Amino acid sequence: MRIQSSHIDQYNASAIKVHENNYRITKELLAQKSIDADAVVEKLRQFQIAIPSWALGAGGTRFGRFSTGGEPGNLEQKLDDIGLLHALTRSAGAISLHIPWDIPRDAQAIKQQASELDIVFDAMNSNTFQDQKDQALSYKFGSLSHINADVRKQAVEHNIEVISYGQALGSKSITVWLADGSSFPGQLNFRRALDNTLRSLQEIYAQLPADWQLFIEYKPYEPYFYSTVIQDWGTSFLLANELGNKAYTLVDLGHHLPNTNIEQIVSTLMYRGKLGGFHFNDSKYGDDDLTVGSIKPYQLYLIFNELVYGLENNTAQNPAPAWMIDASHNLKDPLEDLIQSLEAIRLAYVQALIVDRQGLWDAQLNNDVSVGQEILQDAFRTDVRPLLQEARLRSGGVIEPIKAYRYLNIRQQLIKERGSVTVATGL
Ligand SMILES: [Mn+2]
Repeated sequence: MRIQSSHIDQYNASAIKVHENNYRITKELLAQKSIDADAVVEKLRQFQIAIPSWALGAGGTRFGRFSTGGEPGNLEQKLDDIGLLHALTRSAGAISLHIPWDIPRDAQAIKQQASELDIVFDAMNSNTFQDQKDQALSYKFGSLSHINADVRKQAVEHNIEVISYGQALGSKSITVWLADGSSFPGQLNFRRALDNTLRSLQEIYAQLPADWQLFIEYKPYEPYFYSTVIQDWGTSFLLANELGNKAYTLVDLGHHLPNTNIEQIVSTLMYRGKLGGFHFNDSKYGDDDLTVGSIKPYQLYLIFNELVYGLENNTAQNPAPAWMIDASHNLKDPLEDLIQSLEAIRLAYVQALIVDRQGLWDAQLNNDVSVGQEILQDAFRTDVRPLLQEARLRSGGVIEPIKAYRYLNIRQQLIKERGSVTVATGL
């Protein structure tokens, strides 16, 4: 199914009056704080977030998987789904592919389809965390860190192959996430595993095209429960520094131990120009992959506060980070869940844009703790939703995406087209 502009106009006609009034009030409110609402809206219109190809079906847990029906069964249908999201929200103009789940059989045709949907190819993702059919050597005991050089070679070659798939599509980056680690003390020699990982990454990096970036993702535990080879931002940062100026750290919100100060990690990485990308999700206990902003919206806002500050004071020339949602959908319709995540990310971004930076700096100069907190919370407590609606409207999207999604019966249409028992590839 494709959304026509007449569908969008039809829905917006029913919501425009209320929206115009809300936007006018918000604009006046911000003007009192010397903030130009229209300028914020224009910045927001430029802000695009990539959707990973694996987030469009029901993810499931190790206990069960409950399909929503109408799930995309191949790469073309996944692109179509992101096309739907982008048509409604005008903020999901990029896809992040996973190899081998989404090997493009005909790169030209896939590129053509993406361009019709106004979608570009964000970071490619390699997979050495599971064994594929016909794979010669197993990753059960690691991949880039493996004790056996042949396994490492196989994993290195896979990553190089992923880069070449990405080149054919116009992607400019690869994200490496390793499941490598151990579940029991004594299983692994830490130093040996890290050294093997660095050497393997160096072999991949040597094949990285000049205009590409390599992102190193970290995670403290899972699937192994005693140690992970790239366990934290410090280890990722160390590896990125060893590799060179095309290598960066990637922060996944769910890949931290409870109560980690993620905003401070963001600040430190940007201070050194090494923040390459961001994976958004939310969690209560671990790597829960819940809807962005559903559990800890204030933390998300504080992270964006550092991102915006870092980009406005970019002394280390940190490149624009790659933004991606990395979530799993077990209960909700994946497309509705992604719409909610897009909304939460963009809300946090706008709230960070309207922070009184000079006031905050003055409060910090005077060690005025109360005023510092007041300034941060004032932006967080400002209802900026009308700005998001206005940005969508100006970009040709819908004022209220979830309501429009239901109004247009999109899931029912997809079930009609694809059936109710489809399973998205790779899940
Ligand atoms: Mn991730």
